[in-house]
Amino acid sequence: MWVVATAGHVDHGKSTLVRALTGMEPDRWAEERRRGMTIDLGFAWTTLPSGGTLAFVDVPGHERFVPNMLAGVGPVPAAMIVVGADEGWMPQSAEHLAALDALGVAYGLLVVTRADLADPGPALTRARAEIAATSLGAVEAVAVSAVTGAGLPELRAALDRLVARLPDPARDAPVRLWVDRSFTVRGSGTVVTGTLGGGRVRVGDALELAGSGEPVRVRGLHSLGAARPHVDAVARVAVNLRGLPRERVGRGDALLSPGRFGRTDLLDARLAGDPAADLPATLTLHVGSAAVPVRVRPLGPDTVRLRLARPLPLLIGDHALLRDPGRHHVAGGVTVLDVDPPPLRRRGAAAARAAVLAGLDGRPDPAGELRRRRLVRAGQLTRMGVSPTAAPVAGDWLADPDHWRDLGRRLVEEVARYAEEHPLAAGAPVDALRHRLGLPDRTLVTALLRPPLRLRDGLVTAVPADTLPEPVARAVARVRAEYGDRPFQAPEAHRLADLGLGPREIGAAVRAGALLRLAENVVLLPGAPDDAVRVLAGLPQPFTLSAARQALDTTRRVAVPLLELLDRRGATRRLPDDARQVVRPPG
Ligand SMILES: Nc1nc2c(ncn2[C@@H]2O[C@H](COP(=O)(O)OP(=O)(O)OP(=O)(O)O)[C@@H](O)[C@H]2O)c(=O)[nH]1
Ligand SMILES: [Mg+2]
Repeated sequence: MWVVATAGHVDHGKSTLVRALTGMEPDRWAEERRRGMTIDLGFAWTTLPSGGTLAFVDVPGHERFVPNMLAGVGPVPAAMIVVGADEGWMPQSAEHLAALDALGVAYGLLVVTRADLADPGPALTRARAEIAATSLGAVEAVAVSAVTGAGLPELRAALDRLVARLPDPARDAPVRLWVDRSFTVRGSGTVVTGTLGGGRVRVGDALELAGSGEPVRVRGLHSLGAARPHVDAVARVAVNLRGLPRERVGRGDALLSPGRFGRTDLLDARLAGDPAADLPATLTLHVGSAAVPVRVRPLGPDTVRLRLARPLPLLIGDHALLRDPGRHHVAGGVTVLDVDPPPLRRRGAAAARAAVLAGLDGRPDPAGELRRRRLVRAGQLTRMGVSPTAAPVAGDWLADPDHWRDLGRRLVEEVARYAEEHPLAAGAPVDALRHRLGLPDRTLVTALLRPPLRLRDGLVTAVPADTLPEPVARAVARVRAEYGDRPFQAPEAHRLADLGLGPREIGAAVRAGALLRLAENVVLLPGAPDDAVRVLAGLPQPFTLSAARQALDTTRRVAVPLLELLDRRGATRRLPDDARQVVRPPG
C-alpha cells in the first residue's frame, strides 16, 4: 500500500476528487457534509491500474484548519496538490505547499481540477512554477473534472507512476505510529489510527505510548477496512489497544516500539532555506501528527535551540515545521540535529554550540556522536536514532577511542597518586578511582585496567616496576610514552635496539605483562588487541586485511600477526575468502 495526502485551497475540489477516485466518502462528519467543507482528516483508498492499493489522507483547505492538515501530512511522504482551474493559485495553495516544502516532501503530483468550469492552462502554469521551487521539484501535472470524469484515467495512470517512484519503507525500522484519530468501538474499546511509515505492527505487540510512556498491547489491527494479523509499512492502520481508556490517547501522541525512542523537550535544529532573521520567540512545532508550542533560541545563522512545551519522541534527522499560529504563516522547516543537547550555562557556550552544530547535517553519525559525547550508553544512542557501530568498552557503554586511551593513561596516574597519598593502603578502591576519573559506572574502571594495573579484592594496584630490571622498565615507559596514542604501530627493530630492548629484555617485559609480543621483534602495548577489536567492530563486516590495516593506521607487519592473534583469541573469525569479521567484542 502507498499513502498520499491531498493539499490545496479550500473548495478547490480535493474531497470531490478523492471521492471520484475511490468511491468512498472522505468527509466523515455530518457537519462537514452539511457545510460542504472538510474540517478534519478523511481517509479513503482505491486500487490503481497496476493493481497496487493507494490510500488517501484527505485534508481540509480552510485556513482555520491548517493544524489538522499538518497532522495529516506530517507522516506522509507524498502529496497530491489540487488547484481549481477557475480560481487558480490561492493563499492556502501557497501555505500547504510551504508546509510540504518545510517537511521536505519530495514526491508529488499536481492536479488542476474543475477543468469543466475554466481553462486549466493558467492555473497549471502558475502552480507548476510554484511547486518547482520547492522540495517537490518538477512534478507531473494532470487536468481533470471530477464532475464529468474527464482526465481521471490519466490521473490514475499518473498516480501509478508517482507511487512507483516512492522509496521502499524501512521494514525493520522501529515503529513510531503518529496517532491522527482516536475513538471508541463498542465491544472493543479504544482504537487509534495513523499512517505507518516504517516497520511492522502485529496483533499482540507490546508498544509504548509516547505521551505517558505507559505500555500498551495491540489487541487488534485493521487496515483497508479488514482485520489483519499484522500490518507492514507503508500503511494506513487502525490499532485496537487493550485496556486503554480513550481519554489517555489522542492526536499528536504516538505508539512506539518499546525502548527505541527517547522523549525530548529540548533539541537543536537547522532551519531550512534562508531563515528569517526575526524568527518569533514562540512558535508551534509540527512533527508527525503532533503540534507543540516551542520557545526558539537562535544559536548560529541557521541553527536554533527549541524548548518544547511537552516532550516528543524525536530522532536525529527528523523533519519538522515551525508555524506562527497567530499569523497563519509557515515560518520554516527544521531538521533535528541533536535530541539531547548539552545545557548552555557558561558565557560563550551558545557560540561554541553553534560552531558544533555548523558541522552537523542530521544524518546519524555514530563516530561523531561518540567523539562529542565521549562516553555514552549504546541504548541512548539508539534512542536518538543513531545505530552504534563500535563495540562497547564495558556493559553497554561506548567510548570514543581517543578518550578511552586518555582515561587509561589517567587511571595509571591516579593509581600512583592514590598510592602516594595513602602509603599504608593495599591499593586504590575502584570507587575512589571512578570518582577521580569522573566516570558514571564502576565497570568502566575495571574495563580500563591494563598491565601494569591489576585488581585484587576490590583494590587496584600497579605491579611494582621493580619486578622489571630498571633499564627495561625505563625502556617500556619510553615505548608507552611514544606509542600510547598510536597503539597499533610497533617500534621498528632499530628503535627497539636504540631503546636497549633485545630479545631477552623483551622476554622479561612480556612476562611481566608490560609488553605484548606479536612476532619476533614486533611488540605492542598490552591493551592493543582489545582496542583493535573495538576499532574493527566499527568497520562494515566482514572486512579485508587492507581495510583493517587502514582502520588501525598500521602496516602489514603488525596487522597480519595482530589479526592472527585475534583469530586465536576468538575475537575475530577468518572467512574462507580471507576476509574477517568480529565475532566477540572485548569484554
Ligand atoms: N464543476 C465542478 N465542480 C467541482 C469539481 N470538483 C469539485 N467541485 C465542486 O467544488 C466544491 C468544493 O469541492 P470539495 O471537494 O468539497 O472541495 P475541497 O477542496 O475538498 O474543500 P475543503 O476540503 O473544504 O478544503 C463542491 O461543490 C464540489 O461539488 C469539478 O471538477 N467540477
Ligand atoms: Mg475537502
